[in-house]
Amino acid sequence: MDKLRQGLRKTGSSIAQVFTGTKIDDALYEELEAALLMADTGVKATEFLLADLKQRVKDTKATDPSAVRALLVESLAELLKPLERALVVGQHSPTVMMVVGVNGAGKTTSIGKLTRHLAEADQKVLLAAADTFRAAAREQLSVWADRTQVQIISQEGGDPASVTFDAVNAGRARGCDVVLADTAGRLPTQLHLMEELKKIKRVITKAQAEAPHEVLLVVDGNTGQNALSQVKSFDDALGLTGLIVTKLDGTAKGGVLAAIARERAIPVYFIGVGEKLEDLQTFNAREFAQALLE
Ligand SMILES: Nc1nc2c(ncn2[C@@H]2O[C@H](COP(=O)(O)OP(=O)(O)O)[C@@H](O)[C@H]2O)c(=O)[nH]1
Ligand SMILES: [Mg+2]
Repeated sequence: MDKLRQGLRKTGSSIAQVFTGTKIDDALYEELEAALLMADTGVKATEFLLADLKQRVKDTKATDPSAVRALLVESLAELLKPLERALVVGQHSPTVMMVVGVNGAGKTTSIGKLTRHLAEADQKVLLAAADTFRAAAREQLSVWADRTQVQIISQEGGDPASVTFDAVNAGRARGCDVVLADTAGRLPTQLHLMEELKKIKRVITKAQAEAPHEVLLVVDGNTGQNALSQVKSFDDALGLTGLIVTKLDGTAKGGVLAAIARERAIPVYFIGVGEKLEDLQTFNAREFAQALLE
């Protein structure tokens, strides 16, 4: 919570500053609009929040700006609420998840953190090193596997789909609860690489009907509106089930979650608030809204 608060301070201070005056007037709303847009809330969510806020101000007959700030917390928390959903495991053996996203978004790091989170809930996890492009990527994942003491399926020079296929079969044979597949970063505009992800997905289904149970997109919260466009593109291509939004420990663009809520409300299972194993939190709409507007 402190890390999130600290991290969102860059976003929050510019918004909170709007409410330091003494009057609720057009100037306040204009400043607020600018601050929300600066925080990458996007035009649609910003318009929605402003209209909703004005209504709340009217309904409550609020007279001072600090009360308006509290009303904005309410409004934002409500907007974000549909994103708040827990990742469910234990209904399939194994639950198969593929993790996708652009380069450097934090996929591999988030898998390490998620592995620890699952291991703490007594889940037996198996990792699949389906980022086969770079040897360093396999090594990075095996470091996380060592740290969290879980098994990993990795092949030198292997094909990403076949590594994943082997991992799902191994997961079943070894009685694992969760198989997590790391994939190589790619841009949604790299069509052949998007096709490769679709192939991985199809191959998972061949190894286990109804799998993958989760297709998780890892997005860097620092990339603002670009994060929203990644959500839309990857969702169109693969049908996402959830998001992990990383790097919220130092961003001026925390408003992007409101944009996601308004334009493509895919659950945010977790947020990343640092580089360490413990820096993964479940997403709580109200806490986030509060931290953002402090
Ligand atoms: N500050 C911060 N850094 C992160 C977070 N998640 C990942 N990173 C860093 O982002 C960089 C890229 O992460 P990596 O997992 O290799 O990205 P990938 O290419 O998507 O697998 C690494 O330096 C990570 O330590 C986070 O939540 N906060
Ligand atoms: Mg990686």
